[in-house]
Amino acid sequence: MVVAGILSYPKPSAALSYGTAGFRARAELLDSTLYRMGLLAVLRSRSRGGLAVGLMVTASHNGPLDNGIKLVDVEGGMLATAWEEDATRLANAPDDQAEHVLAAIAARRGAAGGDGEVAGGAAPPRAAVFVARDTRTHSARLAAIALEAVGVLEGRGVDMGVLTTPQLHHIVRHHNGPLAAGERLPHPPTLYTTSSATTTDLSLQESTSLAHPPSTPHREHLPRPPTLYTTSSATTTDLSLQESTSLAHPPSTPHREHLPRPPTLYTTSSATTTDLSLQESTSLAHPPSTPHREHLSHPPILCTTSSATTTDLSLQESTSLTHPPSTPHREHVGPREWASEEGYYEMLTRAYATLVPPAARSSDRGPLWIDAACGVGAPKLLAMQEALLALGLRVHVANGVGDGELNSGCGAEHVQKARLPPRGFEARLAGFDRACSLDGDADRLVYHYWTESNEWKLLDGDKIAALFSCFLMEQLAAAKLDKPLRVACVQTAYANGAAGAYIRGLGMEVPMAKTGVKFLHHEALHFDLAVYFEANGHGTILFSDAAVSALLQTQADAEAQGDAPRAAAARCLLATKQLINQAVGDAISDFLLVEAVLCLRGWGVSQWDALYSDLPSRQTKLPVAERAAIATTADETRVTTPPALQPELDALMARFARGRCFVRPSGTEDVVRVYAEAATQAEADELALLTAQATHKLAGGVGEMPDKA
Ligand code: G16
Repeated sequence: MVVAGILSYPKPSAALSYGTAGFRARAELLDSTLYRMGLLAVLRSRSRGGLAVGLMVTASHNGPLDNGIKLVDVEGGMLATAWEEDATRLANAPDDQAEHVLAAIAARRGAAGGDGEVAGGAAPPRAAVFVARDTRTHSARLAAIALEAVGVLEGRGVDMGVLTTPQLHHIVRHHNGPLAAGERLPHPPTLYTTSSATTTDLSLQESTSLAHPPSTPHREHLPRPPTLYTTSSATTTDLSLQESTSLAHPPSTPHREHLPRPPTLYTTSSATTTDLSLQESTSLAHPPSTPHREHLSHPPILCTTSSATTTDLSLQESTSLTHPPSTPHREHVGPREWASEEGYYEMLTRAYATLVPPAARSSDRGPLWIDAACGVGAPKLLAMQEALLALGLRVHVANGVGDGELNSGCGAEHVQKARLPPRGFEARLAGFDRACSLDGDADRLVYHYWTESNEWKLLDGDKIAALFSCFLMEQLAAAKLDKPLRVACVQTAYANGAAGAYIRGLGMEVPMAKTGVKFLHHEALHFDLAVYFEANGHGTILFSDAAVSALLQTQADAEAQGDAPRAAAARCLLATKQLINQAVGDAISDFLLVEAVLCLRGWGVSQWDALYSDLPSRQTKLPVAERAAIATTADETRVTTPPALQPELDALMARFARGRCFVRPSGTEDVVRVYAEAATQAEADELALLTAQATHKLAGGVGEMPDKA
């Protein structure tokens, strides 16, 4: 079966690599990669005891003819680096060797099937792969190929339908729950028997059962069907069963355990799916008329552990938490009910409601104009629109699906790289004082606005990082934690020099990372609390377990002492943690935090912009014969190959006041990227042009020598 599948999707001659953010190529080249990555995703899930992994079909900021794959690891973050090499090797293996490569990976990673073969028998544990896609015309077909491959290895393929990339990360993170981070857990962490109940749903396990893992975690001890599980105080259902009542055409036997094996392919009118409960169509076709409004003013969901009552991951109402959890990371993922698209909206709107209480909501605040890049962000924003309105946040969604070409003349990549307003916002629009742009899969965000004097201004990822940084530092000062946290803002070589200087001035460390959010995320994990942002608008804020525990303790202490401002600051930071995506950069959660901070400060966008003045800069890209011919230092600020190039760039920089330039091969497009900054815009443009020309000359530029920046 595996061989037949591999042969039915022959590999193209082009080399493919797991680059800055997964695979990217012309869509017609990707059938074999989708199939093989479906297989690999099964191995990854098996290697982590059957925890779910995600496979997102998207090419994010690329044009509409491209597509790609982003793999989501079990913690909800990006695929572990070690597996990227396996992914590249498998994607490029000749057709007649791919099964052998797959088997070698399975053996090395402890992910073989039941009889030791890749596809052998009922492999314990059964893999789970959640497959989602963006709105590109070819994405549904490619997603079906990945699901087919998952089924061939007897994994549980779940068609999540159309989602933003960060939504898929969120769902994987919350589905797997704290167990994904629990390296102390026995592997494979399949099925445990607790004193009170038998359960397969690992994310529902309580700390007591984890502290005392059963000696015989055998699957065959389970009663069937194990659909409803009980924890000490609540009855919960399996994720895959949660939404079945809302289905237009629910499967006749919706219970996962009743499905025939090998699993799970159902055909709907428009797509091949597995677990219908996770389809997005109901929420898209019928966005909730009053989505979650009734919950918004309520206290957050209460989760119980065996030893203490705690709030959900926001922990914002943690007055009841007198005993912070001793193993706090378990508490920080949030309830499993949030492991769905609806749960995502609920988590965000609740966090926003806590962060911006009614008294802080101003009725005369104008609406936010949102450019959705003609991509998946548009329907998802529309699904939230009414709930946001109930919270005093008016949004107007423009450049939706079908309104024009994806990422073309609109979207975060266009706006930030070309330094131009998006289609529809070329002039000041009556009633809109601020706007933002998402990219094609809604993981990037930049803001922009027209000044009173009709000047268009961009607030890129650096400006967002600066806003978040000053907000965090202000709240931390008010919270007066017993022990200071180590706080940082991670940037890349693209960060504007003025941004780094401003953030350092706040008292934060500013470490540098290589381009690619996976590298920034990794660096951010070294700190208690870390903002990370790329200038292109890709980023988030990470709160460590230590930070959340300290904030919980502070809130409890301050409330006991009647210190309302201190308690409020701790609560505010905990709500921030709930609002800002802990798995990956997320344009929707990022814009909600921007709006919350502006609202709390009573600021307009121009006051935010005035935090510091950007050093003028210019970015361009250059086609070369072989982009791999250019190598750089780890921080990408200097070229190491070809050796003659860096001395030339050094000489160019020396000619300009505050001049800085660098080039690096893109990991998502077949180009070399060029960056320059200098004291004036004209000089930055000139330096960018000279840099591109030097690169063209010394690194195999293709076509005409560039003649303008
Ligand atoms: C991806 C990565 C980003 C990166 C960008 C450009 O963004 O997730 O971290 O900055 O590509 O990378 P490169 O300069 O190597 O082409 P996205 O939004 O396309 O997924």
